[in-house]
Amino acid sequence: MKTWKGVREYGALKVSGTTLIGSSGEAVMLDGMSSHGIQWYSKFARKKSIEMTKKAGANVFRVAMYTGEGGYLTNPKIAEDVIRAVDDALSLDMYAIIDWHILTDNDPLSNAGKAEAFFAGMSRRYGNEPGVLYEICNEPNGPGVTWTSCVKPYAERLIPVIRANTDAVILVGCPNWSQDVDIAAADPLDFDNIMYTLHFYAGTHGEKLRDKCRRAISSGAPVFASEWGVSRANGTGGVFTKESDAWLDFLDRYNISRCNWNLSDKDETSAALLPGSPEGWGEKHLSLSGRYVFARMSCRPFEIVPKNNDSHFQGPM
Ligand code: DCB
Repeated sequence: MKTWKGVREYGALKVSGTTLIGSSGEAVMLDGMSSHGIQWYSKFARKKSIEMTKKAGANVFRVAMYTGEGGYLTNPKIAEDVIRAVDDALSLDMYAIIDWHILTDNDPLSNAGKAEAFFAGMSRRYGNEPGVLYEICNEPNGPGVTWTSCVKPYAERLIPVIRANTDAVILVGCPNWSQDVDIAAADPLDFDNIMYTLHFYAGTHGEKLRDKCRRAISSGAPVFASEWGVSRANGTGGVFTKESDAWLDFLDRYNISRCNWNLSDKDETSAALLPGSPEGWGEKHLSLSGRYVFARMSCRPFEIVPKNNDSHFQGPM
C-alpha cells in the first residue's frame, strides 16, 4: 500500500525513462478520479466533492472539459469552471489535470487554434504551479485520424505553446480513443516531460490492449492512464470487477498513474456516485463502481479526521 503523497511532497513532476518522478527523484504514482463532462456535472468538480476523493485516497483530479457536446467550443465561459476546479484541487494539495476533452470533434487538428489559445492562457496562469498537468487531446478517433497526419502535428503545435510558460508534464492522446499508444511510441515526439495516454474500459478492452501498452513501454514510451472505467467503452454495462483487477494489477506492475472515469451521479455504471448524490457526498452515495474504485486506490486514507457524521471511508468498504 502506498502512502498518500501530494504536491507538497512530490513537488514538480518529471518524466524519467517511462516513469513519473518527483522533485527528489522518487517514483510517483498519481491515482484519482476524472470528472464527467463539466458542462453537465460541474457540481462534482467542486471543492467538497474533490475533497471526498482525497479522503478516499486520491491525489490527482482530472478536469474533463469537453470541447463538443455543449462544451468549450460553444460555451467558452466553461473555462471559469476549469479554473475553479483546478484551484480547488491545488488548495487540497492534489495534482490537477486540465483535459481538452475532444470526442465528437474527432480530429484535434480541427480546433487546434482554439486549443492553442486555451492552453496559452492556462499555462500562463499556472506556469509556476508544480501541481498542474496538461492533457492536450482526450481521445482522437474516427477514420483518417492517424498519429502521423493528425495527432503528432497537433502535439507539435500545442507543446511549444505550453513550454513557453512551463516544463510541466504534458499528456498526449493517441489515435483510436487513446488506445494506439504503440503507434505513437514507434514515432515519438521530440520533447521532454511528455507522456502518452492509454484509455481502457474493463468490459471492452483486455489483454490485446495491454499488449499494445507493453509494446509502447518496451520501446521507451511513458504511459499515463488518464481515463479508465469499470464499465464497457460506452460508459455502461458491468461492473466488470475481475477484468478491472487484471488491469489495475497491470498498471501497478508498470507504476502507471491513472484516473477513473467518472466522478458523477449519472445513471450509468461507470459513474462513482448514485443518482441524486450531493456535492459533499459520502460513502453511502457510492455506486458499485465507486465502491470498487475507492477500495482499489493505491493510496488509502491516511488521516481521516472524523467530525460530526463525517466518518466515510473508515474501515473496509
Ligand atoms: C470515452 C470518452 C468519455 C466517455 C467514456 C465512456 O469514450 F472519453 O467522454 O464518457 O469514454 O464512453 C461517456 C459518458 C457518457 C456520455 C458520453 C458522451 O460516460 O455519459 O454520454 O461520454 O459524452 C470512448 C472510449 C472508448 C471508445 C468509445 C468512446 N471505444 N466513446 O473504444 O470505442 O464513443 O465515447
